[in-house]
Amino acid sequence: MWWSWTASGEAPVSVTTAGSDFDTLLGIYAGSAESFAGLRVVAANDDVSPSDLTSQVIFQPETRTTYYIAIDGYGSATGNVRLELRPASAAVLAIRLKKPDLVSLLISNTSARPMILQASPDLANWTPFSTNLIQNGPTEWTSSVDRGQLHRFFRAVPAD
Ligand SMILES: [Ca+2]
Repeated sequence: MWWSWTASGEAPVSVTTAGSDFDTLLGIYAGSAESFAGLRVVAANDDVSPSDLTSQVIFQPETRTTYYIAIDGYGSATGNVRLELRPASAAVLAIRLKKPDLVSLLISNTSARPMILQASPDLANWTPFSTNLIQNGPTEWTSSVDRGQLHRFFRAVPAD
């Protein structure tokens, strides 16, 4: 199933299939809708967590760009879809691959609390990526990608 949505601004948005009654796959695409080959993946997710098989992505749109939202069933699973698109709140991390070996991390802190950015190789052990406090508003970092590293996760957490 496909939906289209045109961004009116650049505020990060959250797209979720929470509440759907089957194992969803979620993909956000942009580009020419005339053919599937003309589309590029903006963001995609299978499972929110090992125990939550619905999907969620957070991405930062470009103004007046149309995005195509695809929902599919994992392994041809079918069911009732619930799709929610809303402004992402609090701290939002948008990650973009700028080059094959460089990612851009854009943090939009919409809360009044300062945040810090942490990185993890395994979602279990977190270390500060930067000790700089992220104040209200957008902040951007870049991080080089170690090709020997399979995964690297980032999160923004309140500093206190
Ligand atoms: Ca899933």
